[in-house]
Amino acid sequence: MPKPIFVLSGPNLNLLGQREPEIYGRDTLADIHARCATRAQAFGLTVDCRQSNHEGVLIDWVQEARESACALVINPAGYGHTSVALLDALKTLAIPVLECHLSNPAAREAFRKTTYVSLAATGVVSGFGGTSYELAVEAAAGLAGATRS
Ligand code: CA2
Repeated sequence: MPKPIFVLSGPNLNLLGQREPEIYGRDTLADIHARCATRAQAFGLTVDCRQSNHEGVLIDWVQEARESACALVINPAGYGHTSVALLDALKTLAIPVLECHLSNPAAREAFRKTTYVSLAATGVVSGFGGTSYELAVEAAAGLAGATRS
């Protein structure tokens, strides 16, 4: 049984679909997770999707991914712009790391242009709404060596 792709989401993303739909879209995180599962299934893989508002919890999950995941997709949300600790955890991973964002932070406020997580990412997908997660899962599956079944 192949290991799953971990799909982690950071603070406030549990509120998706309820506020600021003009920036983040109308999909809920549950909708996006379901679409990630379908994408992974096409590669014979599964996803393990989790969300936390807590930096330490996200770091614990990144550490868990060292042994338990074949790849990691992460939308670090606000922590991407602030958390050296999350970057340090991600740098310990030997598996592919795909950073994703619903919006395109580079086209927004200046403080969103620096994303520490990008320093540990194999690649970044931004600006496609919930589809950013799906594209990241697809890239992660390919980088993990899976082929479309
Ligand atoms: O575009 C993204 O995915 C972001 O990671 C979202 C973060 C933001 O700080 C990053 O710069 C870009 C914010 C997530 C906030 O989530 C909300 C969800 C629903 C309503 C309001 C906020």
